[in-house]
Amino acid sequence: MLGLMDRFLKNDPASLQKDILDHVEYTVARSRFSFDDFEAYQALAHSVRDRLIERCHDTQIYLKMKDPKRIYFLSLEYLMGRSLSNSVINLGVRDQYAEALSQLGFEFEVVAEQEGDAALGNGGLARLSACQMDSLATLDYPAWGYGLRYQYGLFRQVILDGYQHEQPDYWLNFGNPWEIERIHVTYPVKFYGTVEEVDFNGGKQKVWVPGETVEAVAYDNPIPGYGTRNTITLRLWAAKPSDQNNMESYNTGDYINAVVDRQRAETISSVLYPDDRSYQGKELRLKQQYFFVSASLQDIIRRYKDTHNNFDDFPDKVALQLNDTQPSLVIAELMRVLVDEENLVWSKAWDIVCKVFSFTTHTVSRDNLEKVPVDLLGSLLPRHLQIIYDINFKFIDDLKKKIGTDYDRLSRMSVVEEGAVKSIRMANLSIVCAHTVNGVSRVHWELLKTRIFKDFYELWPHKFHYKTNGVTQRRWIVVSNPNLCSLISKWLGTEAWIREVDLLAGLREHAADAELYREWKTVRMVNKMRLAEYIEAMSGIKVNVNAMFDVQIKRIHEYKRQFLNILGIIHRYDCIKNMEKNDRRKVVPRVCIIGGKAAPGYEIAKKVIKLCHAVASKINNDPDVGDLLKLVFIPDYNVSVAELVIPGADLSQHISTAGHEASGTGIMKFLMNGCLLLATADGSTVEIMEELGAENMFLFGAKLHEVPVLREKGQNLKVPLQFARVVRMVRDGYFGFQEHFKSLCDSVESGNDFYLVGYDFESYLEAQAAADKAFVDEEKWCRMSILSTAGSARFSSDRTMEEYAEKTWGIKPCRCPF
Ligand code: 26Y
Repeated sequence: MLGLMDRFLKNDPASLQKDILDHVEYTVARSRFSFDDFEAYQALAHSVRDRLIERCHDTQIYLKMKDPKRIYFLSLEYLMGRSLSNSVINLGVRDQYAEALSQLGFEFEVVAEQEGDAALGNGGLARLSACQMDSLATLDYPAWGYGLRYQYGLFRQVILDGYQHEQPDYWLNFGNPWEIERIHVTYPVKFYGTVEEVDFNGGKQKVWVPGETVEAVAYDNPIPGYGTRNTITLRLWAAKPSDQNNMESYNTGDYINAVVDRQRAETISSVLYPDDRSYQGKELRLKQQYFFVSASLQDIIRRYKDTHNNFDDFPDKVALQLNDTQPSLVIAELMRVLVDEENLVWSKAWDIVCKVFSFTTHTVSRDNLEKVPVDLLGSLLPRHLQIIYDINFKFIDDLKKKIGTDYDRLSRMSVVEEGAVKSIRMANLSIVCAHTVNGVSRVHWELLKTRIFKDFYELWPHKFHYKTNGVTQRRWIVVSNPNLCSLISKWLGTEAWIREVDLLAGLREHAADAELYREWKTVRMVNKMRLAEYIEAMSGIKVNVNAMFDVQIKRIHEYKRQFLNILGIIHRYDCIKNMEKNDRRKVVPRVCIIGGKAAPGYEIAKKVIKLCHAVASKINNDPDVGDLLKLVFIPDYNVSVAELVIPGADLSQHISTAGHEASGTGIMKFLMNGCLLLATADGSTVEIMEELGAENMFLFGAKLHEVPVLREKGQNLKVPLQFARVVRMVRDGYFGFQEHFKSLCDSVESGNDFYLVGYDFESYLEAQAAADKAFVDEEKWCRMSILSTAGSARFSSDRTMEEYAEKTWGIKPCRCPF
């Protein structure tokens, strides 16, 4: 009989080495005497996976015993990136694995590089979900993540002649050791059909008679916490054909068609929609949403029913978090299950539903809110449409009692939008039913209250809150910047900050220490050299590591104003060209780095990418410029690229027009890594400024309240001469492709310049000049850099998750003691 501790896998290098070799031989099926880096990665990953599975089991056993209230995080997108380094660090076995590998003749970093990214999401919202999962696990919260297992993740960006092309990301090609297929955890998900009325208990009851059934299969992705045994699960659903669709007797032709038909079921989870924001009311997208929601809810209810035989305690045991509106059909689904299947009366069911949901919105613009055409919903999910109508009918009825017959307001607040295309407003549905509506920064909350959801705020002020976003220091310092991580631990005298992030503030005490400066600069230089190597390998461009590395990496959007950045670079180039040779020595050398994907159908964004390449090819080949200025576009920006670029950045740009970035989380990763920020007072930047002091950043641009006033001015808005000049250079074909860039230039012409690129240009250049000046003063720069890291604690997702747990979900940590 094994003792309790013998049950666990051993983590000394000798045991790990045997383990890796066993996996080489029996899992990867290669000879233990001959395997390459990729096979070493596969074996290593499986060895780590064994340890994750062990911890997952222990966590679930303990949670089952304790039966605490659980949080279920529902999100259609997760940008997890790579798992290997993160997992071994969180499990506390990185060094042991590195030693085991080294004895086998492999290098951990090289092996880790073999892993591809899991990119099941688009941008901010999706990476935030990934950071939050890491924090939930680390803080021992009883949490589950739910999502979809897309076969094709976010497209790969390939640049040909400076133009973006999209290639499918068939990421499961080489297998995925980080998931556990649960062939027995499956649920039927139904679509189409009709609603019929049947007699029930002396009255009438509505019954949905669906037309198609698809099977959802669970794939569990373990999420290990740091410094704890707790390992939570991100459960992703894949669609499989169901045997409930009748497979009776066929002739050959029918048989073949029937099999092909079954395969169609799998398309539901096949591809991630690559649009960062817009919603086009496509049937497949709606199918994905419902598929995800229905499977997750069946799973959640099954777990609840393991320990309960009625729904009275449901709100005390279950918190459901809606990550934006994509999962909000779950509201109608829970009503349907409670009323139609569990036979609760409507009012009782509604009472439960209103206690379990919280909703977080990641949008600032009303135009981007999701609407589902009624025709589409009615055909795919006829019963759900009825339920949504019923919810709305009761809501509007109550509302009339409160606000009378202000029909404009009633129609604005209605869940149903009457119009050319009658639609369901998913955000309104979510707000009506959620007990809490969270914004993602303080400024975002102000916008929710005064603009986007003003009507609802006035009705239910108590529902509206904000939880400023955060990112996990585990991935964004410990994994991606190991040298900085060691340095921080050395100066704080402890590694405890990796779990207790507030300790980072302790660096402030050393902000004037010359020895720290020296070590800090060395670490930063090593990171810059690593980045320079990558740039050269990828683009052939040699960059000067003593130049300021100025980075803007994020999805390409007009509101994020990569165009402003490029126009600024053109201005810098123009100035260098027009200088006396002698004066050029005074120029602070820069390497400008831009990276990001444009949604495939977003024409203007794609032109920005082309412009970046056109300008780069001019500048980088101009002998007058030499090392003073380089422009590099980093293709296929993703989580792993971010892990490489962020630690090597001196300055990073977050320059959205005020009022357009709900929060921004990239900025927090740069902040943690001691990169200085050039930013507008938008989203979370305002709170970062309060934490750091405006003197430790380079701020510029129109303020939130000025933006609408400036827009009013339209054509009468004054724009600086330099701006007109650089736009003209692009317009006149100085960088070629004159015709192609016309619409881009038109978009910032006065009267047309919605994002105020022209208006903000002057103060942008001033902020850039201030950055140049600060960079020359190495001590000052280094102090600001240290203060940035020291001031980043508040922007950890640990803090965000604690706030959610306490104030929104009402859950408590539940730490596995064995
Ligand atoms: C149309 C609807 C279905 C929809 C589709 C995508 C709604 C929202 C989104 C994605 C939004 C998004 O990524 N927003 C970003 O969220 C980040 C995390 O909160 C913020 O930091 C960032 O400012 C915001 O743009």
